[in-house]
Amino acid sequence: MKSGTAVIIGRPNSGKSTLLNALAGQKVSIVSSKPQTTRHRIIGVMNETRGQIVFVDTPGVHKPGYRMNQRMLGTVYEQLRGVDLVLHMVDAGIPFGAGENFVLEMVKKTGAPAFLLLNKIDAIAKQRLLPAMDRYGQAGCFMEILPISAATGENLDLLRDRIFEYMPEGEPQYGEDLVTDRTERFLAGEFIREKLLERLREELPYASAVMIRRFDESRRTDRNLVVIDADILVERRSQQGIVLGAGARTLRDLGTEARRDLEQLLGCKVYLGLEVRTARNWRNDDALLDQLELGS
Ligand SMILES: Nc1nc2c(ncn2[C@@H]2O[C@H](COP(=O)(O)OP(=O)(O)OP(=O)(O)O)[C@@H](O)[C@H]2O)c(=O)[nH]1
Ligand SMILES: [Mg+2]
Repeated sequence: MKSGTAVIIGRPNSGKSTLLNALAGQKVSIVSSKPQTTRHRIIGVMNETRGQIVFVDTPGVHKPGYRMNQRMLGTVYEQLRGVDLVLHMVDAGIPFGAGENFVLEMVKKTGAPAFLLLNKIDAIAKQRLLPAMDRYGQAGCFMEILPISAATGENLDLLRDRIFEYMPEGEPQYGEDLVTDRTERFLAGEFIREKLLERLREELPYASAVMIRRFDESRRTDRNLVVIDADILVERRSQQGIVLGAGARTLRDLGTEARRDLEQLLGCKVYLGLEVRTARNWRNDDALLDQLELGS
């Protein structure tokens, strides 16, 4: 039996979380069209007759401006230690540049075998692939360079086969029914944040967070109900109004959408109470970042 860990790293928005969910066969990491969606390390476990692979999704690598972003980058570095395989993911439609080179250097320093995944091939002209494959080939540090589409699933079977080739023999790290090590409480906060990201623009996606205040399961067995109270944090009072929307309609619609997703996630009815709260400069507030389990 094979058993090992593969870490997915790359620039924000390259499709890392989409790939994690595809490989885990279930949504464990939130996805959005906005860069810097993922803020935590999220694992997704894949079990096959060939063995078990633990995939690790990480925050997109970017220049950190706030404490939060420093912690996010810290998380990426931490996950690269002692890993069996690094999956460096890039958006094939974006030309190579300084940001990508920074990730490349990180990959080289790990010393672990690495694959380069050219993602989103469903969205680009095929003739653009060859020059991109050439460019990354020059780096000389990749065992495989694979064009894939995390969204459509193209070439993911091939990717799985290649990954297993590089995994060591061993016993599984987790029980077979575990898909992620994150709690339902944590995932609930993330699912709410995903809805928030879809609706917000400009600085707001980055300036907001979700804090679960209450996750009450006491009526789960007899009434099939979980009660969740969550605060949506923003940095300034003026942002509170934007999240609420006219007549609090934005917040209400967001709550409805999030509740539907949470009911699917938890497999029961959900009462969701959402409030918007200002937490000044929270992205630099270590105590608050600790509460949000944001990095080290
Ligand atoms: N067309 C296309 N879009 C994709 C593909 N994979 C991901 N996307 C889209 O790209 C956007 C970013 O996807 P994510 O999976 O959130 O990217 P990420 O790398 O995890 O981003 P961060 O968490 O911000 O670092 C989303 O809008 C996805 O739907 C793909 O194979 N093809
Ligand atoms: Mg992500």
